Amino acid sequence: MRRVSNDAGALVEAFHARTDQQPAGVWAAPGRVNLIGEHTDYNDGYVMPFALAQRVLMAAAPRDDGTWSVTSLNNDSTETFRAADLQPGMTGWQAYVAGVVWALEEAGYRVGGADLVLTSDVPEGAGLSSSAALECAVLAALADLNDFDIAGLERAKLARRAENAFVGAPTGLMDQAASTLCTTGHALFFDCRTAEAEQVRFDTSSAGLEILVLDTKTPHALVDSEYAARRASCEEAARLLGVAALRDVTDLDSALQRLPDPVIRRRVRHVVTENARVLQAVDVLRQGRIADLAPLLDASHASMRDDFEITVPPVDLAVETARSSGALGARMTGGGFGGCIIALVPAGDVERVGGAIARSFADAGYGPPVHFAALPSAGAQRLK
Ligand code: GAF
Repeated sequence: MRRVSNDAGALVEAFHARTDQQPAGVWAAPGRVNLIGEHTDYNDGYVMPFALAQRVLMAAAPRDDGTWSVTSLNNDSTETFRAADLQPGMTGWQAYVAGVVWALEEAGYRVGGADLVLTSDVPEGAGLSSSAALECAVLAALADLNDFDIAGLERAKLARRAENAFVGAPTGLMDQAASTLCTTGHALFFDCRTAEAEQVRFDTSSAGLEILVLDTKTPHALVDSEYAARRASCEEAARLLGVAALRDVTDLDSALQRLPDPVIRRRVRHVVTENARVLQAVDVLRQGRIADLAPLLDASHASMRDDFEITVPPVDLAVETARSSGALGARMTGGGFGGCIIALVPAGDVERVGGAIARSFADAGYGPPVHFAALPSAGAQRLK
């Protein structure tokens, strides 16, 4: 994949070079990290992601021939489709674009044709929601081009529908809600059952802290099948317990006693304790006690490693090394089986801790990881 500029001006020039016209506008939608609340979204539970500065940029203009033409500058490829091509199960990066057109049409919106040119600096395959960012950027552009009045939450739901029913990935709502609803300087406390959203101030610098994001670059070979398996186990557990979703388990001990299968018991324990950790984390942030997130991050990681069993050795090594080299707390973030960790580190320590993890990876024979400091950034928006 080519590295391309994340600059709106450069994108406008590229749009002009390819279509011989000016775009009607430029839109952006970010990737995300999840601070805490993993695999809770499809259990009707709680999550707390924040938006990254890394984002998909999309320049767009209407066209009147009922055709959508989309160019990815990252892949240096153009794909074109018409209404008859909008068949669920389409593959490739363009499925995330076509899926959004499909979801809008299914919801009764008549979407006019468009030229779309995009660029993204959200790392792909790293668990940072590059696909949700793409969906939400397409939605933002097409909603404005067609004068659709669609509220943020509804946009997130339409983007999720594209992912679930068109692309075929059985994900929850977290990633699209994060890309659409997050605001600068805040984490998003989101209740996936009621869709209530609260912007919780998350100012790490005032606490003398930073968030390190480290991409382990581990290929997540198992992510699709294992994600679906975790989701199926949770649904099976809810059925056995006679509740609508694991969110409704209020007495963990008695629920565990009623479940004979040790694997299902572990899955339930993760979801129920993780929901409780999100609620504790929200309290901690509301009171501005950011350092007190650390034990919650650590406990979340242990739960994902031992109960939900979605971590892999490089991810565990990254978390352990982060802690032993000065992080207050650390956890894997995202769907699992590879991808990224986040670590809460003293301000100014991002390079030191990232370097220590890189050395531990070299010693273990793993490829080099990539790290950066994350700042809670804006959700999807029109830039021009
Ligand atoms: C992936 C999914 F897309 C989300 O819906 C969520 O389930 C997450 O994994 C795990 O918390 O990002």
